[in-house]
Amino acid sequence: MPERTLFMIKPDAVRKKVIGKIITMVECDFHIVDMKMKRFSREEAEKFYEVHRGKDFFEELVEFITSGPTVGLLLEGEKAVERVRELVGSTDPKKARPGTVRFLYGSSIRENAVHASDSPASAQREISIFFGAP
Ligand code: 3AN
Repeated sequence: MPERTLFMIKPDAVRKKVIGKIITMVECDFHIVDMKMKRFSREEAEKFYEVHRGKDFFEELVEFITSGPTVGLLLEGEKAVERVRELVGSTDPKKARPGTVRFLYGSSIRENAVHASDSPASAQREISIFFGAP
């Protein structure tokens, strides 16, 4: 059964002007159900990254994600959550597998080009924060 996930191009990749290249990497394997450019407010960013609240990098993460526009894609496909995470690569671009989005376009653990939901439950929550409740 097809599954949905949130794939998000972060402000560093938007600044690098690689939106098109990144979309091309997912477009061939997944159905793009919805797509939007959005700049997070502080309140939305804190809600989006709620699970990281209290961690030492929380504040810099919120500052970074609100530092410029992001592009969100609602992707659909078989095992989309797991397959998009594979395509994204490790959190640290230096450890990411060659050919993954973070290997190609990430700069650091913080500025790692893209986000992808880590479970179907996170996907549902993140899709409603990004696109609004259906
Ligand atoms: P992933 O996005 O690979 O699932 P998470 O969920 O562990 O990674 O972390 C969420 C986001 O928080 C990462 N994408 C990254 O931007 C940021 N992050 C994680 N660890 C650090 C860290 N040590 N320092 C700065 N930012 C971090």
